[in-house]
Amino acid sequence: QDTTEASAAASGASATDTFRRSGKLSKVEASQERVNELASALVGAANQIILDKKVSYDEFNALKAWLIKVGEDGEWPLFLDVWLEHSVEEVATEHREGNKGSIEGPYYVPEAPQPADNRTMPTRDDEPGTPLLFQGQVRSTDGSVLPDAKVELWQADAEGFYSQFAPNLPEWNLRGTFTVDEQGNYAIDTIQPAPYQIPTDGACGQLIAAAGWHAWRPAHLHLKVSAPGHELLTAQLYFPGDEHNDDDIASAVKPELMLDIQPAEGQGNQTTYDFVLDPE
Ligand code: MBD
Ligand code: FE
Repeated sequence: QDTTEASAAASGASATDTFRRSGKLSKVEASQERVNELASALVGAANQIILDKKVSYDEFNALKAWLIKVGEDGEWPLFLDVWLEHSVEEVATEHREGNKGSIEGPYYVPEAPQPADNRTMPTRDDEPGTPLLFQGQVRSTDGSVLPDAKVELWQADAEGFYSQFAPNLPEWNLRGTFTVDEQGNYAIDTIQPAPYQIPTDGACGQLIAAAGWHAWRPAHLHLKVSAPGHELLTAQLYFPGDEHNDDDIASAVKPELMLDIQPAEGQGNQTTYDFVLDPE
């Protein structure tokens, strides 16, 4: 893959565009009371930081320039999903008895095609990476299987790039929608993703470098698991031994999301992960 053209601004523009087209905004309802409550708390917290930390005019101007650059680079989706979404996800799923899941992040694209064999993730002919058979069952919290469930899987390739957010990849590379069988089982042939480094040449990367942080997320699979009458589960699954499982820049790793990776009978590895959905 020619990654020489991969840039923060290009992937940021794609993420911004994807968010605008997602339909998420049409669901927003905010009363004046709630806007007042949240906006007052946010502005109040920021003012308190300025007073507590004795923020100077130079620092205030650096912040102003940086916020302008976040917008110019299209990195608001990246910034918000990396540093804040995990708390939103925690609030949204704390009532669940089944899987709580993890954050969606900026790189989900809805309606990925279902492969003809309902099993093989779309890859390039020479797709690099360790083959992975990823399988499991989808059930409801009462233990009944969900034969009408759907599993959407999206992931980075073995170099850490997502199709539609990095150049020179087929549109639906490593993105697919799969249905389960009558027993609620799914089986997907894919490859293991690489750890993901968020773009270092944009505003988020500038912040990371200036603060002495690192830009890495551990390797992960992204999923949306849905079934009629059940809450949509958005999840990520992780690989044991990844050096960033304990210091994910996006704070999105949970112990229950760790895969059990075993050698496959043929090539590569296999893993089994069951999903439990909460009724609506
Ligand atoms: C990713 O791949 C991701 O999953 C998140 C949450 C943020 C940035 C890049
Ligand atoms: Fe990701």
